[in-house]
Amino acid sequence: MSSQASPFEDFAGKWRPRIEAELEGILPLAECAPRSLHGAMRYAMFPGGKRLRPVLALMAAQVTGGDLSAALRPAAGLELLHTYSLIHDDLPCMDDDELRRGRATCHIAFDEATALLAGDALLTLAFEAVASGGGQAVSALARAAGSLGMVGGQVADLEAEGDGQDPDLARLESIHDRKTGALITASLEIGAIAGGSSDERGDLVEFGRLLGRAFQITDDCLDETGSAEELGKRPGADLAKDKLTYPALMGLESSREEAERLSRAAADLAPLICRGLEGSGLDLGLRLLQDVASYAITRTR
Ligand code: GRG
Repeated sequence: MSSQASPFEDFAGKWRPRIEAELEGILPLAECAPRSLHGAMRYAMFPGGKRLRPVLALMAAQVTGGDLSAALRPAAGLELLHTYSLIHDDLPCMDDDELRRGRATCHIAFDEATALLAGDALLTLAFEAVASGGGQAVSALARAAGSLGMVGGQVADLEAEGDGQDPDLARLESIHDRKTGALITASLEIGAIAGGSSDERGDLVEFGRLLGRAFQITDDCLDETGSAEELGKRPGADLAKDKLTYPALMGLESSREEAERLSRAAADLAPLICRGLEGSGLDLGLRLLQDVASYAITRTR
C-alpha cells in the first residue's frame, strides 16, 4: 500500500520484491552440488533483512536520473556482499553470535567450515553481479569491501575490544566509516554508476558518509535499547564484549544527538544531489533523500 508519509518506505516496498527475485535468480539452486554450500548460502540470504544496500543503490539511480532496471543486478550484488560480511562477522573467531535475522546464525545451522565457505562464495558471486554495472562499479565495490574499507574496519573493531586504551572519537569514527559506512557509500555510488550517471559524485559520497555514520550510531544505540525480537539478534553484545561504541564513549543521549546532527547534514545535501532533476522527479528525489536520512536514525531494527 502506498502512503505519502514515507517516500523511502514506499520506494523500498515497491522495489524489494524485484530485489528478492533478482537474488533468487542469481543464487544457484539448493539442489545444485555442493548442496550443503548452496543450502547455506540460501539459508543466509532468505528471508533477508531490510535489504537497505540494494534499496540505496536503486535510490541513487533514481535521484541521479538513471535507469533503475540497469542498476538492479549490481544492487542485488551489494546484498550478496553484505550477507557474506554478516556470516563471517557472526563466526566464533569474530563476534561469536548465535542469532541473526531472528534465527540461528549460519555456522550454528550448518557448521563453521560451511558458513565460512558460504561467505566466501557470496563474496565472489557479489563481484560477478556488480560487474554487470561496469568496471567503475567493480572498482568501487573492491575499494569499499577490502582492507582499506570494510575488512580493515572489522580488524580495527576487533583490535579495539577491551584493549584498555582510552575511548577516542576519531578512532571510533574511523572504525564505523570503514566497517559500515564504506559499503553504504559504495551502494549509492554503484547505483548511480550502473544507472548510467556520468556526473561527478562528490555530493553523493558525502551523503553516504553521513548516512553510514548516522546508521551505525543508531545501531550502537539499538544494541543497548532494542529487544532480540525487534532486532533479530542478541542485544547487549557490544557491552558484553567491551566494544568501542558511541554510547560507551558519550552516553545514549549525546549519541542520539550526534546521529540527528549527521542526519540533518545528510538531508541538507539533497538539493545538490538532485540538481539534474526537475518537476515531479526533483520532488520525489528530494523527498527520498531527506526521508532515508531520517529513517537511518528513527529505525527500530
Ligand atoms: C574477511 C574473515 C573475514 C571477515 C570479515 C567484513 C566483516 C567480516 C564484517 C563486516 C562488518 C559488519 C558486519 C559490520 C556491521 C554493519 C551492520 C550495521 C550490519 C547490519 O546491517 P543491517 O542493519 O542488517 O542492514 P540487515 O539484517 O537488515 O541486512
